[in-house]
Formats: sequence, structure tokens, C-alpha cells
Amino acid sequence: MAMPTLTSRREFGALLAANALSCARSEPPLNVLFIASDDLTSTLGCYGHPVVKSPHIDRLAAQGVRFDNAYCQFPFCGPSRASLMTGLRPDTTGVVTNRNVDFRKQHPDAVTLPQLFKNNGWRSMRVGKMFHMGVPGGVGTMTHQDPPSWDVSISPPGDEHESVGVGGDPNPDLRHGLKMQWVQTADATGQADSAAADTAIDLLHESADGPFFLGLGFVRPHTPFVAPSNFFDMYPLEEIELVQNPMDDLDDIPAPAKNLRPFLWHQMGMSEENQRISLRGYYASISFMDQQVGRVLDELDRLGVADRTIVVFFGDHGWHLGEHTHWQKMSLMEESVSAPLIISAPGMRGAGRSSKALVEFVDFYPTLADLCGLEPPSNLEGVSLAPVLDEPSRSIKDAAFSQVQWEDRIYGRTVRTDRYRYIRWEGDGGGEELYDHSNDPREFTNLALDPQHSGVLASMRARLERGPMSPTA
Ligand SMILES: [Ca+2]
Repeated sequence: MAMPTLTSRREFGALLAANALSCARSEPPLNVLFIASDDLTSTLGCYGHPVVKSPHIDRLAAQGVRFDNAYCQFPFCGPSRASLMTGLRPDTTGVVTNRNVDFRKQHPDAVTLPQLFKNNGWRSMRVGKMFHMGVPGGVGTMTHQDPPSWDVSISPPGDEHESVGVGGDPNPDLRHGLKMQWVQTADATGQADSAAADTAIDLLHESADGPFFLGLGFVRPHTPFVAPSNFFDMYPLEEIELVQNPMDDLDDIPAPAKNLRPFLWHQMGMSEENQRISLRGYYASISFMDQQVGRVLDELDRLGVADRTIVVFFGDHGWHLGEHTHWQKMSLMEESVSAPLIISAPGMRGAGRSSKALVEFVDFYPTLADLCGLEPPSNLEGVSLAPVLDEPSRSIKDAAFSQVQWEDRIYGRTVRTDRYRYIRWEGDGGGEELYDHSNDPREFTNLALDPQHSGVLASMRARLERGPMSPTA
């Protein structure tokens, strides 16, 4: 496919300087396809997963930059999405639970990412879960999807756990959304994600003359694990390997980390067979979602707009699959706060490469504004990743920050640098964690109590205290 003229950030800056802002955009203006997957960790083919098949997301990675160190600001749907959609950190949005997700309570005049595009003449469209949407209970509802952000706003319904098919429930005592119920259906009929792809394809047809911003939010692989049976068949149970953890792994993890959501630890009480069944459901859900991504990417090609459309694909936060005996989200460890991120932009010089740069989800907003020549609000708390898209070996910040809290009882904050992760807990006895990623990428050995690491501990404490707005190294 022929690529348009290269537009580096410097060239773009010159363009900005040479033109009034309103005509500083590339001509024609670039479209944005902004795809969120719910509860997706980096278990994808393009991230080197040995089992999961994700050919369509892999195809996107092959034409974009794959970020290997991308961190959400809060490992929970509502707070993470309120943050990335406003470009503001959870401390600023005030959204730190899934119960109160309306950032406009504190910021009534906030201009969200899609709203910026809408205000500048792009057709701003939402299909599926972009802001917080309870899964499965809120699927198909319009709640929380922030009407000022969109010209078109659609929530495709889905049968979710009531889908007809062969299934099971490894966690019968947990509520929907937490339980890892699974259903193998005959086909995609009644599934929210296939309906979302259908709707997105229709909207792309209507909007091909552009410019458009299409936010497309898939609900899988969030529980319940519902997908057509052919996606389950890709992952024979006997071939699924469980995550291995050292016997004493939990001994050096502070109490608040384990008490945040205690039922998510100790393999959620699941037998090894049920752990394999849950992994199969998660993998099948990913491959089904991946197929929907592929259908929408194909439509960009068919309409002839792929070479002027920026595509962003991300998981809204990470997910444990048995690491540290933990499942799901709401930890501050690597598996929960890191998530897949792929950005493909026309003319980018880093196409097809991967980046180790530390990046944060608050960077999405300034990046897309930068690439499209829009002036973002002055209070955004991230930075543009455009330099990394041109040169993936570049780093743009020295640290990534995430936080979590539970009720008014447990508060955790973490900072990740190239080499270390430091976590500080308050409430429930408090505690600290320090992990050295140069020799402990799985974060098994907490060095916070090791006198030989007191110097590193002091500097990481200081880095957390200085916070994200400190000048980078
Ligand atoms: Ca440990």
C-alpha cells in the first residue's frame, strides 16, 4: 500500500508554524479509529504469546508501533477510561471507583478526546464501550457514555451470559462480571462485539469522506467468556499451560495488596481444570474480538481510507491469568497495570517496530491531537507519543504512574522506571514493594525489605513523591 508523504513531528511543527491552526492539519485531515478492548492483557500473538491467535491485531502491529511498556493510570475500567478519555489522571478526574464514573461532576466543562475532534469538525462516533459500561449488566445501555463527546453514540446489545450454548461457571458464588462463566455459541448471533463491528462498518461507509473519529469499544475478553465454539476449538484444554509461581511468592507481598480483593488471589479457589477452562475462555474471547477488529480494518482498506486513518488499539488495563495466584485486575503489579497498545499512523517512520519506551494512557489524548494538528486543552497531563512513532528507540518519560484504591480503606500507588517497580500501600497496615526488572521480570522477589537495596528504595520513594509532572531525565 502506498504511504502518503512522511510527516514527522518536526515537519509537522513547521507546518503548524507556517499556517493558522485551523489549516495546519494534513490535507485531507486524518481520520482516527480508536479501538478499546475490555480487560485485555498482552496475551496476543504480536506480543509473543505462544498460544493465543490474534492475526488481525498482529497485522495492525506489523504496520504500526507496538508499545511494550504502556501503563494504565488505574487498573479498573471506569477510572482508567475516565482518565484516558479526558487526558487527566485519576487524582484530577476524581473517578477512582466504578460506582461514580462521571468526571463531569468535578469537570463540567471538560473537553474529552472525541469532543475535541467533534469541536473541530470531525464526525465523532461511538460504538460500544468507550467510557465505563458495566459488563455484562450495562451492555447495550447508554449510561455513562458522555453525550457531549459524540455526534453518533450507539451501544449494541448483547446476550452475554444468557447466550445459548454449551457453558459452565467455575465461580458460582461470585456475581456477574467477576465470575468467569463461559458459553460456546453456535455463531456470532446476539454478540455485542460482532454487532459493534457491523455498526462500525456501516458508520465507516457513511463517513468515508471524512474526517471522522470512531471510538469502537469491544467488551471481550471481559467476562463472561462468550464466543462461537470454533474459537474455543482453537485451544484444546490439554494443551493449555498454567502459570507457575514460586511456592513462597505471596509471603513478601504486603497485606493491603492481598486484602484489596482477597477472592481474586489463590487462583480464586479454582481447580487446575477450571483454571485451564478459564484460560481457554479468555483466549477464545480474544480471538473472537480479534476477528471483529479484522473486519473493521478490512473495511478501512475496502473504502480506500486506510492510508489516511490513524488506528489506535489498546486494552483498557491489564489482567492477571494466575500470576502470583491472582486473576483479573485491581493489582499494582505488572500484569494488571500494563496493557497492550498499538498505534498506526500514516507516514510514521517507526512502522512495524516495537518500542520499550515508558508510556502512559494519559498520553493518548495529546498524541492524537498532535498527529491531527488540533490544539488540545492546556491542562492535559500526558505528552505526545509522536516522536516515538517516528523513532521507537526514543524514550520520552522516565517513569509511569498508576494508582488503585478500594473503598476508603486501602490506597496504593506505583511508579515504574526502566528498571524498577516501586509500590506504596496505605491503609490496612501499609507496606512497600520494590522489584528489579533487570533480573526479576515476573516481580517475584520484593526487595523493599532488603538492606542492600535501601539506596534504590530511597530513590524510588522520592520518584513517587515527585510525581508524574516532574521533569524527565
Ligand atoms: Ca513474591
